[in-house]
Amino acid sequence: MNNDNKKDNYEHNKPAGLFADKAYEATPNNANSTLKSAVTESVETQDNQSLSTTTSMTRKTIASGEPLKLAVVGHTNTGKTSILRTLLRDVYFGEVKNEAATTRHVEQAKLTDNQTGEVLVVLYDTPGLEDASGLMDWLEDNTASRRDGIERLQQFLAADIAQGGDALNINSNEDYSQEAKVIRQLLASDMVIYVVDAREPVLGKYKDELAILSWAAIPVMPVFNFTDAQDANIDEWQTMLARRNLHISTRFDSVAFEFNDEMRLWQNLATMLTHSEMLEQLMARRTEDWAQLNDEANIIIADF
Ligand SMILES: Nc1nc2c(ncn2[C@@H]2O[C@H](COP(=O)(O)OP(=O)(O)OP(=O)(O)O)[C@@H](O)[C@H]2O)c(=O)[nH]1
Ligand SMILES: [Mg+2]
Repeated sequence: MNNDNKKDNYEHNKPAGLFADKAYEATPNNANSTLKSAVTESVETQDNQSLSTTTSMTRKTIASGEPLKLAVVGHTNTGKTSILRTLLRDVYFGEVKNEAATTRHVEQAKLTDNQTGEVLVVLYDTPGLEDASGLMDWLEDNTASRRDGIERLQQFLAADIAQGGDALNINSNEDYSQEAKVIRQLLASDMVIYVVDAREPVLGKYKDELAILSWAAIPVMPVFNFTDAQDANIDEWQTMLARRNLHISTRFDSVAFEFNDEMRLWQNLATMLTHSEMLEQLMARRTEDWAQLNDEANIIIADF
């Protein structure tokens, strides 16, 4: 694919979001102008800033009244789609299987206020990261360490290995198109939930996943799934996360559901935002709904 075709293709498919234009346009001059249109009122840009300064200047959280774009990412088979089903109260969302690479594309779902119809959070389910270590090797070999993380990820997204094996006739072990889908979504999101299978030991591939996520320069919230398991390694994980400056994490078992765990998750996410009104509204509605469900359950039990 030549560069012009690639650019046209990107223009048609580019997602909306705080970093959306940055994910698709790596040319410094254009990036400077497109960044301005991508950012919201809360962003202060200065005309005479260089690209790298502008990039850091535009690292702001969502504006007041804007739905939160929340990507759910993690290693394959950690329960990302299951967590979305629980948060959406929708057992039919996506596909859930006990095997790798079940989700193949980014899928979007909205959490709305059931009284006003307002969209409060847009959730993005993503394919599992399968080979973050291989991708990290590629990034180290092919991108300059002096570039910032977003620029290095953009370079990857523009490379053949991110486009898919069939289209470009590349070796299948150099096909990082699944990882590219995740990274494209990361750069278009405001925040990310990193789902951890708490039964897993802390392996190098997970450290590489976290390093890559940190390059997207959006807040990361680690969420422990499978917390009910006897062999959960939460302490070991928390030590590793703290060494990467991730001091807050949330346990949220998608199967052994606890309402308070969900509220803690929203609360923790809210602490990372300047404008957290949408999450406050979501928590208020969910608390009301939960109380109503409890009342109805009590009436049924009393009748019984
Ligand atoms: N016991 C238990 N099983 C879970 C939990 N969360 C997910 N599972 C199971 O784990 C398997 C994988 O779940 P998925 O939701 O498909 O995982 P995923 O991360 O979306 O997987 P990919 O899309 O392939 O990356 C399924 O068999 C789920 O039923 C949990 O909290 N507890
Ligand atoms: Mg999935």
